[in-house]
Amino acid sequence: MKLKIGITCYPTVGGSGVVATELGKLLAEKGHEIHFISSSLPFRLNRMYHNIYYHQVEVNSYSVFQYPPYDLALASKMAEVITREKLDVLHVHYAIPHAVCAILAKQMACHDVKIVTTLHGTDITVLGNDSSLAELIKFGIEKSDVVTAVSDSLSQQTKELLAPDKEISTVYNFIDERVYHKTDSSNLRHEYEIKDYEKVIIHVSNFRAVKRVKDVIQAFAQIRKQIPSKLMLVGDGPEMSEITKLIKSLGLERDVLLLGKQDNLNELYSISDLNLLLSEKESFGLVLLEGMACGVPAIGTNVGGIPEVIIDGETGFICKVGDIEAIAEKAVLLLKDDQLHNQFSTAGIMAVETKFHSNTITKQYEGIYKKLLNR
Ligand code: GMT
Repeated sequence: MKLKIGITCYPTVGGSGVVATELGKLLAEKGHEIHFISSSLPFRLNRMYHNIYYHQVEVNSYSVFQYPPYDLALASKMAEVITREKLDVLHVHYAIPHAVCAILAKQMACHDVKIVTTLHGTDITVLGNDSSLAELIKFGIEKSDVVTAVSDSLSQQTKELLAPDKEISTVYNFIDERVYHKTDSSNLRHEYEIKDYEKVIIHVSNFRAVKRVKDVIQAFAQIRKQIPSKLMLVGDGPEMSEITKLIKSLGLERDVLLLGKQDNLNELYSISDLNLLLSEKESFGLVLLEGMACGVPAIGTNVGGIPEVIIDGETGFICKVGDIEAIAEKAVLLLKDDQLHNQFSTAGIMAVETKFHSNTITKQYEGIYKKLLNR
C-alpha cells in the first residue's frame, strides 16, 4: 500500500536533517509519495525523484511583528499540504517547533492525518530543561499519534525530564550504505601530505561547545607523543576560534588539518584509522555510524546514545567525558594493534549491516505508519 507522507525537518543542519532526508529518499524508492515541507530544500536531496515533492515555507516580515512568524507560516503550509495532497502521515523531526506546528496544522486541515514525531536530542536535552518550553514540548509529544526517539537513552531521558503520558519507542538512525563504504581515496593522503607511516584520526561535528572538540585536540596531543599521526577536524562552528588558539598553543599546527565543512565524507573516513566523538551530550552520534560503515572504529564518551552505537570493546571504546588520559591510552592501544583494529573495523561494518541497516530502520518507520493507519 503506497502512502502519502509529509516530512518536516531542519533541512540544512546536522544529523536530524540528514536522517529525515535519507528516510524520505528511501521511502520514495519504495514507492511512497513524499512531501517535504520546510524552509529550504533538504540538502542531501541531490537527484530527481518523480515522487518527491518540496513545499517551501515562506515567511514574510511585517513591520508589526518584532520576529517573523516562521512557526505559524510552517503550520499554515502544513495544513495546506495535508488538505490538498490528502497526506496519510506527517512525520516531523524535532518536537519544537515541528510537532507543535503539526498539531496546529492537523486542527486546521480538512483531511485527517496522523502525526509521527521523532525526537533527536537537543529538543529534549537542552530545550526540555528550559522551563518556558518544557510544557510545550510535553504537549507536542502527548498530542502526536506516535513518538519515536533515536536511542533508548533519549527515550529514557525524555521520560525522566518531562514525564509525558505517551509511549516513546526507539528507532535508531541509519546511513545510506550506498554512499558510506570504504573507498580508495589514498590520493588524499598524498594531497594532505600525510606520510605512509602516519595514522589518521578524524573528528566530524558542528563544533558546538557540547562536542568538546578541545578534548579531541588534547587527546590527539597525547596520542601523537606515542604514535606519528595526523588529526583531521571536519566541520565548523562556534568553537572554531578557541580551537585554533588551542592548536597553536600546543604547537600542533602542522599535525592538525582543519578541513572545514565537507561533503563526500566517505573519502575522508576511508583514509582514517580512528574516529573520535568526545561529546558531553549526544543522543546518537550519526558520525560514528558513518565512520563504522567505512571501517573506522571509534572512541566515544559514556553519554546519551553513544554507548548504544559503539559497543565498548567490540566496535570501539567508551571513555568518561573529559578523561583525556584514558582516551589517549585506548587510542594508542587500538592504533598499535593491527589485529585488534581489524577486528573492531569488521565488527563495526557488521553492526551497520544489521542493527543499523537502512532497510531495517525504514521498515520500522513504515511499520509505524501502517499500524497507525490500520493498513
Ligand atoms: O548534534 C547536533 O548539534 C545536531 C543535532 C541535529 O539536530 O541534527 O544532532 C542531534 O540529532 C542527530 C540525529 O539524530 C544525532 O545523531 C545527534 O547525536 C543529536 N545531537 C545531540 O544530541 C547533541
